[in-house]
Amino acid sequence: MGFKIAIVGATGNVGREMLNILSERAFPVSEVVALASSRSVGTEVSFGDKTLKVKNLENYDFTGTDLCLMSAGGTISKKWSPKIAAQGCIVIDNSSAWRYDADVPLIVPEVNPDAITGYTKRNIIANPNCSTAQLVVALKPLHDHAKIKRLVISTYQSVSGAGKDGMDELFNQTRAVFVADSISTHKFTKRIAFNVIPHIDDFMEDGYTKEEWKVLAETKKMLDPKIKVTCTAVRVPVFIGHSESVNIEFENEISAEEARDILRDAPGCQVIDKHEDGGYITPYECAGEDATFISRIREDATVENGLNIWVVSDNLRKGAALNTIQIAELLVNRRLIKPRLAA
Ligand code: 11C
Repeated sequence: MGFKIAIVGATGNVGREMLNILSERAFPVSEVVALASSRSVGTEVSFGDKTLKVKNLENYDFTGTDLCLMSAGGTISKKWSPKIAAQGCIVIDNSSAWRYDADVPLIVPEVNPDAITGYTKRNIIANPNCSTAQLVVALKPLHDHAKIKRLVISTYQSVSGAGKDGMDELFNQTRAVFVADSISTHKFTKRIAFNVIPHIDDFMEDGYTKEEWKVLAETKKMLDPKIKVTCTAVRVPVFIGHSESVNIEFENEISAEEARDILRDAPGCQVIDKHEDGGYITPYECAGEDATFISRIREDATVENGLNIWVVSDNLRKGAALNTIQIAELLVNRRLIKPRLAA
């Protein structure tokens, strides 16, 4: 039994990673179709040992396709996801277009798998923002144990979160510094090489950025609407891997040692927390890995029942492509999807 899968945005960072992960995890496919805008038609992408030629999304008929994995941004998703879903193809979308819609489940399989049944209202499932996905994987087991009251989060987000153009900009600016060339800025608002930028996505009326608001809204939707959340999102000159410093205030008592034990056993989590030089994870080491890594687990003596943790994950994998494939696996494992052509 295999599913016919279309990937929209197959030439992007996340689209390519989706193809890798489908192949790595031997997802049951009968056919994989790579789709993109007319600009990318004919581009070749790899799927296992096969090479796929990218086809035009505009001309593609979704009636025989079981699943569409979308990674082409919010504007394209808003236009195309309802049309694709209306053809009976389930859409798993990576953009922010549908995440806050009450009729669209926002899913991290380790956190709220049961919410997936809500997909039937629109035939669309949303994948969270990369910085939220890794955060809730680490927080869910702690919340279940001691009930989180308030979160103060600072993110250190890699340039791959801004796509291939973001990675190219860090590379080109770094090179320009070394060869004493002039530095040009296109993707980011200020120079990113040897710098950090406290600004990701658009500014909102209250002075927070949309990225900061997403962390708040998505954490509440997936974990618990009662949790108070505040966030500062920062872009750093790292190619892959988002890091987060998270201060957590709990309703009930929890020691650092208890938190360490809980996280060691939690799905999707890996604890690396030795009190010695190098006894923690950095984004460089998490690139290409599936886990959400947790280090620097400490009690915060300035509040009752407080902890500080350091959370790192590959933003292209758990933050995007891996989580999308895990959602597809959840649909299959719970028998919520059947191959249409076999029916
Ligand atoms: C970044 N987190 O690092 C963003 C990228 O809403 O899916 C993902 C944006 C989103 O720039």
